[in-house]
Amino acid sequence: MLIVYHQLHTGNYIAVANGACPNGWLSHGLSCYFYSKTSVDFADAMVFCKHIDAALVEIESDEENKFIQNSLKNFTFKVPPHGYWIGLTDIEIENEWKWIESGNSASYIDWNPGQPDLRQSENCGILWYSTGFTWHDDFCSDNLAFFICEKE
Ligand SMILES: [Ca+2]
Ligand SMILES: [Ca+2]
Repeated sequence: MLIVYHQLHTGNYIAVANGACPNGWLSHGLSCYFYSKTSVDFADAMVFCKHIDAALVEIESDEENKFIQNSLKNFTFKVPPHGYWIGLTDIEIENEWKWIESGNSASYIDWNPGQPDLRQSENCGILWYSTGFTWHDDFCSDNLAFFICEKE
């Protein structure tokens, strides 16, 4: 967390108003998206998104999912060690996957075949790099993941 916070205050991620979205964010539909370049665990990713007035991304449609996957595959962004956190978790009730910001159940899903697999111990959702950014469940304590924040 300290590292990303440091970057926030040293210019890399300073949000400057520029049309619909701050500088360095991607605009799509009614949302703005911020892609981190630093690895943190799920909890720190949540905190970081809050610091910039956003929340971990909530992927509500195939269209939004494709937009995000394509933007990552275009290598506009740094390749993450494991993947990118999204705001998906079943930490409250096992196998009830919810979006952490809205509290909505995940109606649209894009689990990779065989996922989620480690049901009791992997409670956080991630776009997994080595499977083309399909969704996996992962240990929330995995700190080798980047993350995506969204604000509307
Ligand atoms: Ca969304
Ligand atoms: Ca898994």
